[in-house]
Amino acid sequence: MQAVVRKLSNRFSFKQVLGCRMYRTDKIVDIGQPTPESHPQLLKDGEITPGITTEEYILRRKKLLELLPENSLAIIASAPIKMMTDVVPYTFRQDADYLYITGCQQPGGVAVLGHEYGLWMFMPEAKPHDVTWQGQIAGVDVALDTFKADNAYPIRKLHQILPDMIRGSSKLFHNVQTAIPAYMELEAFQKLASCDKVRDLTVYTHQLRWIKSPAELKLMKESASIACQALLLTMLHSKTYPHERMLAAKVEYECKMRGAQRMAFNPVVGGGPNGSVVHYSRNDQKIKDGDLVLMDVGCELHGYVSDLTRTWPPCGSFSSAQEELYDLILETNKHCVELCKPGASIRQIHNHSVDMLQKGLKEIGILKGVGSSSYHTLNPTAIGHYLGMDVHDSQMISSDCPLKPGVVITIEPGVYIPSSFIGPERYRGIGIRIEDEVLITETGYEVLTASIPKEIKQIESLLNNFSHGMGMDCHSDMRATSS
Ligand SMILES: [Mn+2]
Repeated sequence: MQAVVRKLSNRFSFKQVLGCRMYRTDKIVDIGQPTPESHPQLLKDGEITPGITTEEYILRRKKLLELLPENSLAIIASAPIKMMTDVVPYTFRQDADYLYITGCQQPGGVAVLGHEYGLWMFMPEAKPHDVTWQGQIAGVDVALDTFKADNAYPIRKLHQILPDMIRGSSKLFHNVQTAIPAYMELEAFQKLASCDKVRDLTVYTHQLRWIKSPAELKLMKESASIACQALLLTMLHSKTYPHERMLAAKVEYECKMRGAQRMAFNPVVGGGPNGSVVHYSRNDQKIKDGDLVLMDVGCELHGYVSDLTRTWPPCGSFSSAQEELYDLILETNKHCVELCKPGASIRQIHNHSVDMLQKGLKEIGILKGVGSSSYHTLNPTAIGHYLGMDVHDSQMISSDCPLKPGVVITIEPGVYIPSSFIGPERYRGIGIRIEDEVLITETGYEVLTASIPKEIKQIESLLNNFSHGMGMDCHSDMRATSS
């Protein structure tokens, strides 16, 4: 098929035949990742990755060089391929720092930045066998033409070229997460390492990534919107299919149908007491009638992730014990969101949440006193974290750091009462978390996940009215046969 098309296009221009430029596919070069030419549905002209322009990538490198001390060199290797079995790789995910700096989405490369060099990229070389089996990859030409590297070499030249670059520098910074022997075993690297002159580059990259640009915020909002829509549909679906794995499958399907490349993490779908396991991911249980389900989900859109949690009763109504706890978590969530503004810190907001939850749990009769050590058992989590290209983004930035406009954080109060909890029986085995994404703005905050309801009345109304409107009889039959 492909050969026939090529032959035809040599004889007639498709433009002439079809009168439409988009059919002229013969001249589009495959560089191993989407480009405005190959994927006009994903990228606009001038973008290296969807939503992020060449200028923005160049500006990121400029800012990184401004942060790098004089006469130092930064080395960032791409993420490695991880294997699931001896021949089956896990889906590849690029290292966020490497992607942030280069825009390159493939494994096998090393990027080097220095004040006198700009960006030099060492690129993998495509062997005919690899191209046959895995398709095209980006090489030296693509590094220069698309990623706008100042210089590029095949990776096999790294051991000849990099040592001189290192020898000319007094300090090295590298991406510790993706460090590889190819450069770490170089004598020049070892020499600087032995004098304690090698440091983790993330102290600088995380500073840059912490504050999102308008283009990044657009992607963050889209990613959040996709996750909200997907979770809302899953919520509605849960009444008919109250099974953890089905809800996990549903949310993933809905995210990917809306353009997400993958989930940001394995969805947490905890029915009943499984909701009390903070990072529960077995998702293999049926949800009992009357139990809550806690779903913590997020997806990734062109490198930017979302992260939100809702807890609801698939049967359509909260019990009084569930409602008491839910109200406390919801009030804490709303109060903490209100505290989000420039100058506040995650630590301060966390401390407020602990005060509120301890007081509330004491009033309900679950905790004996404020400051009780059992509090930590019932809520071992922090109120939130930074969010961006990684789920726990910019980890080098302390939670004491005053928030600034352009930073995105999560607010996720919760309570996790194990079935074995010694306390009032009616609360045992209840796990609740309500997580929103909050963008810090000049004047305060914007909730990026506001489109998915969290009020009890809204949730109950949605679940009950939806089921009446959908002709549930046939679905009920399916549920009966699968149970
Ligand atoms: Mn989170």
